[in-house]
Amino acid sequence: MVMKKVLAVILSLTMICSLAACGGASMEGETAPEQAKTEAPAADNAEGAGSAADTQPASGDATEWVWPSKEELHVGYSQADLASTWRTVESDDMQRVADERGYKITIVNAEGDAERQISDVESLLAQGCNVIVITAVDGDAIQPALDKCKEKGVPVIMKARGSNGVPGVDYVTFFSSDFVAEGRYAGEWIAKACADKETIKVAEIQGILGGTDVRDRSGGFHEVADKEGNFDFVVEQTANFSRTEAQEVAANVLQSTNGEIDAFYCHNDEMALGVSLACQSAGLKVNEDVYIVGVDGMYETFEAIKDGTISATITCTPKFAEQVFNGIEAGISGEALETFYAIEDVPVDATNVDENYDLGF
Ligand code: GZL
Repeated sequence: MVMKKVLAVILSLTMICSLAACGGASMEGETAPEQAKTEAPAADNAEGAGSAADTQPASGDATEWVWPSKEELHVGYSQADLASTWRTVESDDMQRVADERGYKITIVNAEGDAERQISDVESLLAQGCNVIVITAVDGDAIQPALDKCKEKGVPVIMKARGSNGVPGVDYVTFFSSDFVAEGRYAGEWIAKACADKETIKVAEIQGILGGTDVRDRSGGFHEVADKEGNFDFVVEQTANFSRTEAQEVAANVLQSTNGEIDAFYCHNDEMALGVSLACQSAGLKVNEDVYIVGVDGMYETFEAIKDGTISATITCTPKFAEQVFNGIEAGISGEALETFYAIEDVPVDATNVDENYDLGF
């Protein structure tokens, strides 16, 4: 008999969100936070939290997760790929925190293959992993892996790239930046920088299609574009989060438009750095002829902002394994977890890059 959770008693969490749109909670600190008797924020309070908090288990029963003891904890981490600095730092951070806290962890890499990720998760279960953390290659394609875990009651925590399933039914919770808010920040930055233009010619360089990060970064950006009404999307094309691919795409775009692009919105900094090289090769002056906005907050991007070859970025730290392990420990101790924990993001440009430098990676 699975009790439907109507009112989750949630942890009193150190709210680090500074985003008005953040909505989700955040989990901080070294030890499991004290319990607090406050009402779980309704899904619509988590405005901007992508779809993570929008799909509460309306009618279906919540899954009865079987949490191990801390002593028996064996985390299985299914990583989407290691094709970017972001992903490598993310995996290293998970290993670091597991080692520091004395937990067993097995990390596998799907190398960007959604089908392979399903067999990766099956392999983790076969190795005895009793809590599964997943960074999904594809928010839909991951579902069979979630079903396998659900059958066994093995708790699943989504991390950094989510699932399109139902929180509380298909997975326990989702730790991530608020990608919709990131897209909004990028749109607002470009709208402000191009306030003198009647029409803003925009090239949107997208990440790996199918990920919830890409869907929501685009969604938040288009929300602002629709509101402003003067964004002309000359190009919307994926470059798969790759710097070299983005440089090629941007070179083609600049050639086909005769350099007539006012702003590039890139779904991550690796691509923004590639676009910047293409713009400079085409003789364009960044922040005069064209603006380039990325997402992630890499140190390399902060340096590019300082030397004027990137206009702005929004931080999206890969280093939040502490919060994920705090969530696992809270689950083990019997606390009801929220469906979404937003990691703090900050827009960075030449006006505040020095004060935010330590948020980089
Ligand atoms: C965001 C993460 C994204 C980064 C990219 O949570 O999934 O994937 O922003 C990375 O740099 O490739």
